Amino acid sequence: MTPRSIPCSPIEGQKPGTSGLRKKTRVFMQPGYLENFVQSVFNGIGGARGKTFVVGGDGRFFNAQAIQTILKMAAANGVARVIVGKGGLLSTPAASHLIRLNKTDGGLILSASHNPGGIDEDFGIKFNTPNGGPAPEGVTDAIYAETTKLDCYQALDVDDIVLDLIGEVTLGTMKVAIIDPVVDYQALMATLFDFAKIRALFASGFTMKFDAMHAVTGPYAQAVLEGALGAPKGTVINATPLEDFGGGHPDPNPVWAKPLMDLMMSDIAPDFGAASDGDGDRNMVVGRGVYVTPSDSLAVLAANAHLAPGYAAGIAGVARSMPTSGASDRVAKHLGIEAYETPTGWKFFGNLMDAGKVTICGEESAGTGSNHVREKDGLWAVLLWLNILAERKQSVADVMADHWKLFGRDYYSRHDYEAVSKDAADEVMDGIRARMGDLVGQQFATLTVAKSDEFTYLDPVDGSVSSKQGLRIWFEGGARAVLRLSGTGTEGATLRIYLEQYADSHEDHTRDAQDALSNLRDAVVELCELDRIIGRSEPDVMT
Ligand code: VG1
Ligand code: CO
Repeated sequence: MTPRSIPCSPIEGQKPGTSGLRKKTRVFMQPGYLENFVQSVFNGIGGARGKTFVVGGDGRFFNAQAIQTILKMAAANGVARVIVGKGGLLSTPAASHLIRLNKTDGGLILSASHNPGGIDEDFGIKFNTPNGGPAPEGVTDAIYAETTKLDCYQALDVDDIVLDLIGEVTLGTMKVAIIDPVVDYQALMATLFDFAKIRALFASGFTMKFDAMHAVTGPYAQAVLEGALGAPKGTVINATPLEDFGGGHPDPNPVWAKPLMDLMMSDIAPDFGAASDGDGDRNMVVGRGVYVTPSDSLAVLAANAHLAPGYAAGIAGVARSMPTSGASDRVAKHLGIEAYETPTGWKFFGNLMDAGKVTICGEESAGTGSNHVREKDGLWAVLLWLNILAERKQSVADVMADHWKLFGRDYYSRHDYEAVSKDAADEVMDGIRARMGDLVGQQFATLTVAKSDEFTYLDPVDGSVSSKQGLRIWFEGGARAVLRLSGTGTEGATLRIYLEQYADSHEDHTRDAQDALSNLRDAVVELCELDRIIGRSEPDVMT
């Protein structure tokens, strides 16, 4: 059981993206690949000796095997204690909570989130810091620097441990605590929401379907919704986490959660529908006959959070990622609190929450969360919605109609062009950059450019600067388009085009979103020369 130092060569291309390192599973399974990254994390944070970490993942293919490797490496690196979810399972928000609750030195979370799982699909790993949040750029830069110069890693030559039994075991001198993944998280939720009121709502006949998409939230949603809150059995569907998510795409949006969407738009729709992603940090919310965009959901949650006990004193501020619609800004203004705009990726919210500047954060990509943890939290958003519905005694459709009547509506959609060649994607972006200065006043389709820039973020807490965070084009009449390249994909490039058009409180709020955005879409397709550069103008996915 003596720790071994195993010689290795540095590995190229392990630069963490929007949310950690994501690659094809087979890439991660290459000998030494995962090891190179994990040892680089330990080195990059100044060594692991005597420290405590949380380790867990979303249960996808290779999850359990990767955890065994990490545990043996942690033991050999002198880690004192590791907290692991039973079976290797931890949702991302639950891992964030455990990191904070146990005052640990951080955690390793294994997930490729909303990307499919399996030997030919995707895998991922990220390091979260002691505040529970994804490592900020300074830390990921230090980790990345290690990956490019590593010449050996430490591992203990021992048998795998059994991850399926709750209790404490030792690996060399390291303690491994195997815990129930749900208990602490559920206790936290009970402090934030009025469980008695939500229980009464279900008891009164309120109906719901929660689609766990065969991913990690199944056990969490069953324990909380069907257990603590008394929702009927069967409220949670696709509740068993599977290594390949049942062959699906565990991405809670109208495209990948289509069966739930179809149900919600039918005449047998329950009162409320929701879904979560692979690692449980995203959410989709849909009422009978009405889909709530994530940008609108953030605004509604911010406007109504005070109805839940955990936020009864009001919220300090709201933050949204730049491509997210401006709906939450108007709520912040109405409440007299600060609104922040950050680059895409949850890691940028951490400083704002730690400094007490914001309570609620969100992204257009179906992520909402609060300062209860430092990750977005799918089930949390669903519970806050339930708490609000229980207090307002209204349908989702009526809540939305009231909200738009007061604040106006941001018609919003994201169009993704997937598996575009890296060169073509760069050509689209560079083409706009090159013309940036001349765009103002030019007409594309029926719209004229009013303003354009490339988003640079100055972190108001630590003063760090993040540049090239998305191209922004505003048109006369108030429409906005944002273009950026995905930082979570594993194949070619994904070009994301975010479209937004505000309709004020007196305008029509009942239009179809794609219809309301069609002029903007035509203008952007023409401006970007999509047909010429990537050979098509139809996106693969519209959310
Ligand atoms: C996407 C989303 C972003 C989100 C990130 C991680 O990034 O756009 O809003 O934070 O995924 O989500 P990108 O770079 O592909 O656009 V997930 O649920 O990891 O953790
Ligand atoms: Co996720």
